[in-house]
Amino acid sequence: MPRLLDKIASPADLKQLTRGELNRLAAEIREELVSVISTNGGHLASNLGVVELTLALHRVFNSPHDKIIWDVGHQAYTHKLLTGRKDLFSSLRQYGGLSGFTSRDESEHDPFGAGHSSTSVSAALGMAIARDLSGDNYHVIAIIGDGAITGGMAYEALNQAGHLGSRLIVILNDNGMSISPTVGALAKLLARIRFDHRYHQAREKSKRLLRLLPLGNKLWGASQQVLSGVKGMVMPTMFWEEFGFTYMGPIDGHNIRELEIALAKARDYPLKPTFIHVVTTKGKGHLPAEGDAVYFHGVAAKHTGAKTVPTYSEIFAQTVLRLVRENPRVVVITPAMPEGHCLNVVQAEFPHRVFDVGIAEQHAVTFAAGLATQGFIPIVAIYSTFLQRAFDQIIHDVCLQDLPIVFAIDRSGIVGDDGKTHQGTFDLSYLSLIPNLIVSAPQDENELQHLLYTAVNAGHPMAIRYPRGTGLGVPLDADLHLVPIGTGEVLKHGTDVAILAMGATVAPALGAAQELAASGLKATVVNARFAKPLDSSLIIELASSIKCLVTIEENTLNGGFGSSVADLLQKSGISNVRVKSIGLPDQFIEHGTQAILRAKYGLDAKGIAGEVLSLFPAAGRLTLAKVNNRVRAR
Ligand SMILES: Cc1ncc(C[n+]2csc(CCOP(=O)(O)OP(=O)(O)O)c2C)c(N)n1
Repeated sequence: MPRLLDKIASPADLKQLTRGELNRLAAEIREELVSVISTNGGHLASNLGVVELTLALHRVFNSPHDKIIWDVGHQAYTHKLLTGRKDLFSSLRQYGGLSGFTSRDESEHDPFGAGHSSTSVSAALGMAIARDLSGDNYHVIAIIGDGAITGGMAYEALNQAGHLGSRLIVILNDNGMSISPTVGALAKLLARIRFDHRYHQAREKSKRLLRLLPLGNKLWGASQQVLSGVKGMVMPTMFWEEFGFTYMGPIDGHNIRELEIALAKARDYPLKPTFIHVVTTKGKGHLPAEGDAVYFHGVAAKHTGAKTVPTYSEIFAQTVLRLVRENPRVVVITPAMPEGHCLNVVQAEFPHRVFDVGIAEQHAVTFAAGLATQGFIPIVAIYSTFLQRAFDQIIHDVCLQDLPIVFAIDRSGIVGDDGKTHQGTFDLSYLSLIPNLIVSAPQDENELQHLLYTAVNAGHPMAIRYPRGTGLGVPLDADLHLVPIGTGEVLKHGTDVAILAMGATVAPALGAAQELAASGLKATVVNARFAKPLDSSLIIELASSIKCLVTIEENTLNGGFGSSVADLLQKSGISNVRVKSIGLPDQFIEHGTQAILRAKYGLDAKGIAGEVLSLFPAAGRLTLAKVNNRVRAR
């Protein structure tokens, strides 16, 4: 039988479908999701959970005239399939293909790009107010998960939305899960609504009432009072009403008819912002994902291959476990990412010293600062891209007071398939400018252990950035030792060029040195290790004997490690040295595998060698001569 999905060119094609056809389409969409995501990787469970909700949204509303805003944007795959991107769907998250998130560049049906959490209500409110100011007449709908609604920005937006009272629809997609089970007082409240037997009774009552009441605007207010009254008696849902929203729910998020009735009522309600509580099952319709929504939240692409070497995150967690065992003052904080940081092992042994604070990076950092004032040593584990959220908290709450906090910054540098919103390519820049902060990066997973130990004992704030993925497979020292702060390490001596490499770029720099040796160039290679404070005496000493310095970092060149080195040389009055900085350009880095992107931006051994060689035209000629000789010899 031909697929119904293949006939859907735009949301308008959905409006003619019968109930039976809609259910068939939902099943076809799930098949497509499972098939593409199991090859390309992506957010499987989150997407399976919103198939019916997406269908209902596109039947009731008129995108792109009406603005549908997905929070985080990781669950918008069905939305992509229905909005003209079906034929490109097999390119999802591939280099040059569709993004794994919503993006204004990709489609007019994505009115707001995302990737980071908890922005949808703010953006939706902005659009609603813009509509009101310009006298337009479209609907604005934000869909936010129970995980994303733990982020502070969501409350800032709800607070203003309730105050302004502009027409706006907020849909809470409540599946009880962030990546791990959602934490927090609100999560407990939602769980109570989902699991209380009275909820099921009330839901049945709501369903009947919703069906009985006509859709007319005038009757809506009265019907709402009835519904709120019923629910207010049995459930703590008045919370949203107190925020100034008209509340509706809980609605079965897998019943398209029920969803459509609720959405149409919200659409036709002219008076206030409305809040629809939709209950969904993460991973719905695919048993493995329903059974383990944590594992299937995000799955890796097939090309990743079998893993034999531990990841940096695993070594991080093992070391943290050791540090927590050894020092009762060490505590660990993660904003909703215990899985990503492999912290489950620490949580299992020390449930009271690991804090999942929800998707709340800003709060995580200031919460850590509070703990530090009382003599605790918090290790705050955050991905590089998400730490951007807490920039002022790092400055104002931590560094200004010189509080001893360890920032464990995972996924720094190029992260790969998640793309522009997730690349960790700014941290060296935004951290190096902050007084009192020590900024470091290990050359391998063994050094990560020692830097963590050093940071816990530093007595000052210290950041350690490390990359996504497996380590180098180096042996791990059994004993941890202090790394002298602000010192680099010369790994290889050469007289023609000194390559100063930061963190994960040390290994390709060593590879490049080998290639350069084949061209007759002798390179010194330094594991720079600290972006702040720099090992200024080592750098100045090298600059006095080697007339060409090359810096390498997987970070933007704007204000990064290279610019700190250039600044040091300039301030030290050293001008007779050639300095070349290799790093990322002044742009957002697209998605693609780490290998593709490192090769593209010249950050692998070959690229580094080529760049260095270009500084030595004579050596370049030498290489060319060698190649020509080889060709002639054949
Ligand atoms: C600021 C920020 N921190 C962390 C993340 C990582 N992250 C992506 S999805 C997600 C969970 C979202 O949960 P929820 O909103 O409930 O959506 P679900 O996947 O359960 O449908 C997290 C923590 C992020 N995208 N943005």
